[in-house]
Amino acid sequence: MENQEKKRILSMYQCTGTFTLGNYLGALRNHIKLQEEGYDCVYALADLHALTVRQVPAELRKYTKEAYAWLLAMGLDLSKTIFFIQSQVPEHCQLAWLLNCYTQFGELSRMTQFKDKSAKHADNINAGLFTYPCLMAADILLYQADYVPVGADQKQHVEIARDIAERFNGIYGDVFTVPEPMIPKHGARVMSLQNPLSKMSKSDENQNGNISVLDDPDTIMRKFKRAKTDSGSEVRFGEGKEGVNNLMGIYAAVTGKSFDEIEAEFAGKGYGEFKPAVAEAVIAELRPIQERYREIVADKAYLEETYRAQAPKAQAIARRTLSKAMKKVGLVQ
Ligand code: ATP
Ligand code: LTN
Repeated sequence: MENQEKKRILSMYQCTGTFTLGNYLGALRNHIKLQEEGYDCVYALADLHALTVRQVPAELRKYTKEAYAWLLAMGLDLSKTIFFIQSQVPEHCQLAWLLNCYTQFGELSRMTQFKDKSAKHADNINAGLFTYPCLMAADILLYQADYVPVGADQKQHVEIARDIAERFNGIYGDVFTVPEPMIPKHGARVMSLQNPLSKMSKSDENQNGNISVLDDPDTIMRKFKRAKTDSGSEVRFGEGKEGVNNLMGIYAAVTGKSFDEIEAEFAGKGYGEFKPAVAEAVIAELRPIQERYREIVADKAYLEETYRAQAPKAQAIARRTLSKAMKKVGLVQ
């Protein structure tokens, strides 16, 4: 295992659509803060994982560049953090193959995401969808990551990466750092504005339920004004008020106010005033990032130069781990 002074964090994002306010508040914003908290961060866009579901090629390319520009616009600092595109570092596929041979059919069959996605895409239950966790384990283990910040939905995948690492280390000695999931304790799970019982998701068919980080102010205002709430009118956190709870969660995450403060601010005012206030806060939060984003995507040469320059930095780390693993299993170097 590598001797690192700082703890290493690794996370990746699928670029199957434009990021939502859920991705932003629940993951991206927190992950970017970690670079200021003394961690050595490695982030990437998981474009190879995206292929497990059929993609329109031009769209996948567009979403990948868009997502790359969005994280830069958010303030990801390339002097502190490595940020690359997964398919530009071929070691991911190479280690994934090795790990495939140390992972059991039975354990992959038990993965919740595999079961969910097979049900959703019954006409395309491909081998990649099945071995998705091995590629994800390779993503993590190549960088000897200590922590993997993800939403609760990805915990099982980090656990299988741990199992694979422990199994491999058990046979060959310490090759991989055994990673820990880093799951946000409270909140930051943003729900759909149209169905507050299901999470806000890029792949939601009802686009009125999801705020894209690139939505313009009028669209954001319209979506919040139409957000589903209950038949009451009081801005108060409570059971059976999932719609209002979700709006309060968003307002709290964006303004930093507590629920008590929000209830006091809107006492006697009703949803009619609350919804536009939430929209305004979200618009104000996203506006400066959207402005920087527009400058970055307009400069195609800069964007391309930037992501191309990042891949070798990731590769230098990945290659060391891969070569160690290849040697251990008996491949001629
Ligand atoms: P899809 O719609 O394709 O399922 P997704 O929007 O769930 O995708 P991912 O790219 O799989 O997004 O996830 C990126 C990160 O954002 C993950 O760490 C995930 O847990 C987090 N995340 C996704 N949606 C939400 C949400 N609504 N609230 C909080 N965090 C979220
Ligand atoms: N499966 C994750 C994306 C992902 C990832 C990773 C996250 C791919 N490789 C490595 C953390 C570490 C998702 O769907 N959000």
